[in-house]
Amino acid sequence: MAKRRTALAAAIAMLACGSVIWSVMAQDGDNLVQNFDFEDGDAPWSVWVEDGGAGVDRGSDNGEAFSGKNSYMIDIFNAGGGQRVELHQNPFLLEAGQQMTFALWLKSDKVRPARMIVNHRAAPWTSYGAGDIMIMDGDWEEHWIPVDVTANDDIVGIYLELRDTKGVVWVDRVRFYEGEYVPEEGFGEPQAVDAHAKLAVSWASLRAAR
Ligand SMILES: [Ca+2]
Repeated sequence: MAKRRTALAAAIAMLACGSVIWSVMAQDGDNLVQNFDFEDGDAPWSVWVEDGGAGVDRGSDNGEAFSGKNSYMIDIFNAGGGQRVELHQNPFLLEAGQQMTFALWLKSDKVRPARMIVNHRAAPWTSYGAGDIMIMDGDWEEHWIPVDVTANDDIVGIYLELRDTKGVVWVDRVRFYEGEYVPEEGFGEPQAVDAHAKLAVSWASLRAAR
C-alpha cells in the first residue's frame, strides 16, 4: 500500500494545523537515510540498470531540487526492454518488530508508474514493505509506504524501482524512520507560498467569472 501527498496538500495542512500541532506531529524517529537530501554528492546511493541496452544518466548535480540545491536525477535517455532501473541505499540494521516508514519526494517529466520496496538484500529477498505508486508530471509529491520488519536483519535496503521507459525522474528528501508516516517539520515552505499564490489566483478567477 502506497500513499502520496502533494506539496499543495502539505501547504494546506501546514496552514491549517498551525505551528504547535505541527511540532508535535514532527516528533518521530530519526531518519536513517544517509545523504537523504542529496546535498553531499551521490554517495552512498547506487543505481542498478537491469537491461544493458538501456541508457541511464544519473547524479545529484542537476539543477532541480525540492529542498536545498540538489536532488537525485535518473534520466533514462535510451529506453530498454521494459526492465528495471533502481535507486538503492543499503544496508540498514533493523530488528524484528520495528514498524518503519519509507518516504520520498518525487517529480517526473511524465506520468509514470514506479514501486517502492524495502527488503533483505540477499536471498530469500524477504520483503518488509512495498507499494506501487504513480509519479506525476507536475509539482513534487511525497510518496510513502509502511514497513513491517519481521526479522533481525543487518542488510535491509530501501529502493525505488522504475521501468526503463524514456524519461526523467528526480528524487529528494528520502526518509526511512521508525514510526508511522508524519509530515516532516520545516519542509515545503516554498511550496506553501506557491500554493497560497495559486489559491489566491483561483479565488480571483472564480470571482472574476461571476
Ligand atoms: Ca535536496
